[in-house]
Formats: sequence, C-alpha cells, structure tokens
Amino acid sequence: MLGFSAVVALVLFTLWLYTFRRGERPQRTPREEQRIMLRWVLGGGIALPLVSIIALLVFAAPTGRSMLPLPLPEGEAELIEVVGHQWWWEIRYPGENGEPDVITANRLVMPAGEPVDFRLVSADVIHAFWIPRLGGKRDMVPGRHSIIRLEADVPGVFGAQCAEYCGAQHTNMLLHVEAMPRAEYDAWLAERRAPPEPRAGFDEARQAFGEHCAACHTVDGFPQELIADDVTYDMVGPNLTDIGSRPTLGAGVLPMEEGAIAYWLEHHQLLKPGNRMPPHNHIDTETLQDIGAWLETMEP
Ligand code: HEC
Ligand SMILES: [Cu+2]
Repeated sequence: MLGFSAVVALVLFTLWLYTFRRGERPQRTPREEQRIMLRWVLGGGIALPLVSIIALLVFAAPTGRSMLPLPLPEGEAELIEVVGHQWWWEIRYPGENGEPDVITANRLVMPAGEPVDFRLVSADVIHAFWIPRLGGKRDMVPGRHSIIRLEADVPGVFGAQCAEYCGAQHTNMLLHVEAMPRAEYDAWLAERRAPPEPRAGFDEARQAFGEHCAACHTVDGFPQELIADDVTYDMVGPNLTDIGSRPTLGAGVLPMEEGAIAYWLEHHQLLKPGNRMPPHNHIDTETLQDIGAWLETMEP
C-alpha cells in the first residue's frame, strides 16, 4: 500500500509541477472545455480508482482469507480465547473438554510457526484486538464472538493493544504477546495446569486477601473458607494465579519488579485513574505490602 500510494503521490506532484511550467492556455470553446472536464471525471474519478482498488484487492484478498478460521489440512488450529474488559485482557486456554482450564491476564502466550485462532469476546463495551506485527485487528463486540486467525512466523515478543476507544483508560490497555516454539508453549501450559503448590507462611496476607480481594480475584487453590462471602461485586478482576510471572501490572502501566505489586495496590488509582478496582485506602500499608509480597511468589 505504501508503494502504491507513493506512485500515486509522485504522479500527482508531477502533474502539479507541470501546471506551473506550461505556457499560455490555448483558447477553447465551452463545448471543448466540457469535453475535457468529462474526460477527467471518467478517467480520474472512475477508471483510476477502479483500477487502483482492484490492484490492491489482489494483495488484500489472500491476506484477508488467511485470517479466516477456515479448516486446515493439518488438523485444528490452536484456539485461545481473549476477553476484553475495561481495561484489561483476560486470556483463556481451552483444555481437553473445551472448558477453559488455564486463565491468565494481560499476557498472551502463543505457539510460533503455526496458525492460532483467537476467539474474541467482550465483557462490557466494544474493544478491538490488535497485534500490529501479526496482522489485522478485529472488534470485540459484547454478546458476540468472532474469530481471527494469526500466525507468528518466528518466536518473539510483540506489543498489542486495544484498538477501539473503550473509555477513560483505553490507552492503558496493553497486552504483552509472546510467541514461543510449540514445545515451550506446551510446557508453559502444563506448568499452569498443575495445581499450584501451597506456599508456606503469608498466613496474614492470605487472610486479608480472602477478606478484601477474593470477591473479585480468583487464585486457584485458594482456601474456600477464607473467602468472605458477605461482599459480592458485579464484576471480575484479573485471575491472579500466576501474577508473579507477569511482565507488567495493570495492563502495561507498571513493570513487574520487587515491590511493584504493593506499590500498585497503594497507588493504582493514581497510576491508572478510574480503573475498575476500588482504592484500598481502608487497608493499612503494612497489610498491602504483605499481600504484595505473597502475590509476588505466585508463579508456577
Ligand atoms: C471490586 C473488584 C476488585 C477488588 C475488591 C479488588 N480488585 Fe484488584 N483488580 C480489579 C480490577 C477490575 C483490576 C484491573 C484494573 C485494570 O488494570 O484496569 C484489578 C487489578 C489488580 C491487579 C493487577 C493485575 C494485573 O495482571 O495487572 C492486582 C495485583 C490486584 N488487582 C490485586 C488486588 C488485591 C490484592 C486486592 C485486595 C486488596 C484487590 N485487587 C481488590 C478488581 C478488584
Ligand atoms: Cu480500548
């Protein structure tokens, strides 16, 4: 497209310069003037766009086709479900029986060198899924699902972002995408399918988490009896089971490093104003630091 538009621009500029350089206009009758005008309208207004668009379609149609979830000769493509939330990403990996068995957030891991079908849905408003390096984007419309097929030819790390304005923190809805060789991808999933090992210590952190956080956040294997059931919220927050292994917090606003979770818990409404997690002002700093330290250990 860039090449083609460069040619169009070049022709335009040449014609434009030509109008400066040419000499006296010849005298023409109104009939002649009208004929010339008609030629420009038919040639420049109809024929040229038609030819240009057909030429572009020759390139665009096969690309568009390869992004459709058509049957593949070599079996099923890997299916990964991506849910758009205000303002973060939920990633669900379907297990044996089709039910999601690994759920994570804000980090998408996919196999490289093979097509992957992304099933796109939204939990609230319209978002759009876009990994610029891997191809086109697609809207995520509430109440519908759509599938886009993408392939990372080689392993790598790519940036992705929401590409449809979805509210105040649309800018801070980034997704970290990692494409890895098939064997590594399978190992990554298997690690997360295994039940998480219970960590020793952090009893107070766990207690506080059950009281203040578990109504919105799931941690696989978290003791049911610690979850306070007198508060419920009409929403879900990111699944935190593997939070310690994520590269960022808050969908890209803060790099993950020691102490980052506690910092996020205290300042998240400053870092990402208006985000859907209520401020934790009613919880003292020490408790938040405890919870942060515990959550940092949460990796497979
Ligand atoms: C009312 C629901 C709700 C409650 C209660 C809540 N959170 Fe959250 N939490 C969210 C939402 C929504 C987000 C996503 C914010 C965003 O990035 O836009 C979030 C984000 C987070 C993140 C960042 C996750 C990531 O992958 O970037 C962490 C960590 C976190 N919450 C921990 C906690 C802890 C610890 C508590 C208890 C002290 C808590 N949350 C209480 C809803 C909640
Ligand atoms: Cu958005």
